[in-house]
Amino acid sequence: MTFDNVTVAVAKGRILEGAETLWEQQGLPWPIDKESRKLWFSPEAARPGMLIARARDIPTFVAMGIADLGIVGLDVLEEHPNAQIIQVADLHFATCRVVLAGKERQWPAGPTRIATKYQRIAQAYFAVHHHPVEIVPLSGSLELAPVIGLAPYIVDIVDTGSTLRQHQLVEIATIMESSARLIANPSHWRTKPALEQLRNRLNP
Ligand code: PRT
Ligand code: MG
Repeated sequence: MTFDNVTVAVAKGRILEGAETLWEQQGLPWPIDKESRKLWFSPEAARPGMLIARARDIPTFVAMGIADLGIVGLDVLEEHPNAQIIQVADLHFATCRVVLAGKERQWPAGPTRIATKYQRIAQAYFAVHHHPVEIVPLSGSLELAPVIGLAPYIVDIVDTGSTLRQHQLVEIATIMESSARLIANPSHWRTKPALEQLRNRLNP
């Protein structure tokens, strides 16, 4: 098996850390040396090439065929849908939940504000529940919103729950569960058998 025509786009941060563990478990040489600030590593026979990018850009690289495969959270795929990619495996790491949280464990009584960086997921969730909301888009530090009075509720990622607890917030409902997904460029998936072989190694 040779990986010298395979490139994987990986989301920086937690997903990249999880990918490193997976590579080690499968005996695939990890291309990135710790000090390096390089964002692209060319493929070699023993290991696929790697491209590191912001999570929401991973589907774009894969859709455009710049990378054959990508690794990104399901939360990102749901928030930034891309019809030109296919999901080929659940990699079962970076598991977390997208939740509705607030100061009390109580569903909003009437129309309310929701601070979130998951505008699409939140909008769809409240539409299903026929509950009118005003979405306040934020790109980070969501836990601050209820504390400083920007919005009484947030829709955010939770793993252990310790960040919510630190801000005296509680979970009200789980909106979706997420984990790292392997995505593929559909035409590359059909024409490059090495992709399925790599998938089978990453998702035994
Ligand atoms: O660019 P951006 O800031 O959006 O992302 P990033 O590059 O900083 O990546 P990173 O490392 O934040 O993780 C991105 C992906 O990891 C998400 O899209 C999820 O699929 C997944 N993931 C899994 C998580 C968490 N667990 C998680 N706990 N992403 C974020 N968190 C945050 C959470 O929002 C909270 O603020 O970590 C904090 C700690 O969580 P607790 O509940 O364990 O305290
Ligand atoms: Mg982050």
